Amino acid sequence: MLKEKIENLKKQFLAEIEKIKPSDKALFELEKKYVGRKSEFIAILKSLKNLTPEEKKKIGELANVTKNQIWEIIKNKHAEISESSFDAKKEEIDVTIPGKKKSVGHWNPISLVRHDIENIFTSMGYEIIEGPEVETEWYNFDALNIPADHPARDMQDTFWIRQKINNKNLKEESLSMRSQTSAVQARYMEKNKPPFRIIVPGKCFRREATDTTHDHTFYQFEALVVGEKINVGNLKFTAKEFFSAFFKQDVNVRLRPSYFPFTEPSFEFDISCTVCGGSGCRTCKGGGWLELGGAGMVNQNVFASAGYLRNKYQGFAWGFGLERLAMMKYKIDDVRLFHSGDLRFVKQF
Ligand code: FA5
Repeated sequence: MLKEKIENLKKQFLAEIEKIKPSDKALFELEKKYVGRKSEFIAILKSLKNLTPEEKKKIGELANVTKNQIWEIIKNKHAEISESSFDAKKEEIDVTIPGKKKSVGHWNPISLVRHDIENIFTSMGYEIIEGPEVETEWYNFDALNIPADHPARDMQDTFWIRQKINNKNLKEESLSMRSQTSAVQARYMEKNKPPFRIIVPGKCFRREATDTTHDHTFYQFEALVVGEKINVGNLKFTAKEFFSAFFKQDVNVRLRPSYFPFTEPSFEFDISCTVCGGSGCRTCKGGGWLELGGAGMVNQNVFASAGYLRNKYQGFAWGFGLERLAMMKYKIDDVRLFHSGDLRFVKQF
């Protein structure tokens, strides 16, 4: 009886599939009806367990063969439908339709300038080094020959950080947002022996009353070159080469005596005005020179903090403001614009 039922089901299936319209939906319905989970066919297969072992073998085989045949026919029909439904006209692509414009992000002027600086220095054989933005008091001040009672600390008031110890007790730790990239000097020297030349670009923070040339967050890039015979001439030459490449014009460099606890001698660093070439204009307030940052020969106390023997090495260092360079390159008149998040400003680059 089951044998006949299976054969009838097959006949019925063949008759129905002959008649169906070439649509996937109708075929899925048929598939569900004959071999789906709740189909009559599957019910037959489940009922095989009530038969004698001999019958089970015979009917089981017939049931399986028939079920596979049905599957095969359904599969072929699916292929037939998808082939016949391909309509070359519908698939045609009109290549003349204008594309949809995707808005692509772009670099902030600070990143553009940083990229330029890194390219120039790597081409001169320098390594690019980074340091932490949250720094210990030791690296930001003490190792740079600025002990706690030194007046130079007041010139760089920064943000101190309270650190949670053991997740319970709030304890004042001597951590701060670094106020200068010079903090990386001793960090790097502790782990590396001269000769070396590095630049350290990165963010710095100071507790400033902000104005057009001072922000609480800004970028500096430090240069540090140490060897046995490094001198001020090397500092001046390297700076002249760098600024001429950066501004794509011949730039002159001027060093004026200054004071930083971590350099001896120390200089304020000027370059000839990139707008008037040094003859005097509004940008340089008539003087022909633009002030860029601090520089000097590394103080032997800093070498000692990093574990070097005193007077074994000489080195030069400088710290320039990145925004300052970007302002000069792109004629920007307020440093606070860089971090303002104002799209009208950043979209111009
Ligand atoms: C320093 O920070 C020294 N560490 C520089 C140095 C390095 C001297 C190595 C000797 C050897 P100063 O505080 O002058 O120096 O800062 C250097 C430059 O950083 C400034 O000329 C300016 O371009 C930039 N700068 C400093 N403070 C700010 C600020 N609040 N906003 C924007 N730029 C700043």
